[in-house]
Amino acid sequence: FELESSLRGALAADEFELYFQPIMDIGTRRLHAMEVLLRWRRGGVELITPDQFIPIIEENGMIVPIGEWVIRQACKQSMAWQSQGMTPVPLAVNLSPRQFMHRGLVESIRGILDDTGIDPALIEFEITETALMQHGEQTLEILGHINAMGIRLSIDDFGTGYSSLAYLKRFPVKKIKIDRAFIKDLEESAEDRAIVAAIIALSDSLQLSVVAEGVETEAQYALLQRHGCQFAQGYLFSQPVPHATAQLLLPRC
Ligand code: G
Ligand code: G
Ligand code: G
Ligand code: MN
Ligand code: NA
Repeated sequence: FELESSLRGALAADEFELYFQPIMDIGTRRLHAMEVLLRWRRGGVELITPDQFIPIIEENGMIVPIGEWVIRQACKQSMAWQSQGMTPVPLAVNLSPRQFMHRGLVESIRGILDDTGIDPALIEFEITETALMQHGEQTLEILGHINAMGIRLSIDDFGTGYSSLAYLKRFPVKKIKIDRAFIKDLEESAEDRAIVAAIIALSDSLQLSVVAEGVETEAQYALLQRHGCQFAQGYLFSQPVPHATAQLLLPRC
């Protein structure tokens, strides 16, 4: 309750910040994209991670304005980096189910693209597999609109839900993010290696890109490379970092 009441004024008090985590190209070991991760600087001091407040704001509906702020801020950050002479990489923003059920989502995204002038190819949305499965037809329609704007979509936490890649192919999705639960024991578990190899193989045949999440060791990286995984994200490369640190990773034009 205490958290909930201080959350109420947090947006107006400008207490939210974006952090960025690199997504690397496995073949070249270069930066491919960055995932945008929200942080709450409560009272301007204490840094609070999303697992402590996202469930609260999803429940009370504040995810809608806060989520819109995240998308707008990510677009503004990308444009600021570009105007400072940096070569932009796509920024991947998480969207929760509650944001999908809000009818104004598509319009608000359109407004943000217009206001900031960002190239839509520089924004991606991550939607969890479970969220997609919950609201089949309505979600399909909304994703169709977003896709038509030129924004790419990826499936987050893949492998934790009950869908199949064949079913996901109905959605205008370009990228699969393998949940870190399958990466954690990759070296020890022949079963996890088989699952990961199968996801990569089927994604290839469906022409979907694959990101392995939670990559923490060189051994995991080497295994993923051997299995033909294209992209990797995890503490091996970097934790999520604030914008001033993230921009040091961007190449200059
Ligand atoms: O780094 P980490 O603790 O930052 O993120 C935890 C989870 O919080 C992520 O898996 C993600 O699903 C969720 N999350 C982080 N930032 C956002 C955001 O801006 N919007 C939404 N909807 N979820 C987010
Ligand atoms: O949206 P998603 O649930 O994928 O959010 C990514 C979450 O995973 C964030 O909380 C981020 O801090 C966390 N994370 C990113 N890389 C690693 C990693 O290598 N190991 C672990 N344990 N967590 C990670
Ligand atoms: O560039 P060099 O090969 O010296 O890289 C040293 C380490 O830094 C390697 O382990 C590599 O994984 C990591 N690394 C290389 N390029 C990048 C990058 O652009 N961003 C981040 N975060 N890590 C990188
Ligand atoms: Mn994510
Ligand atoms: Na994930």
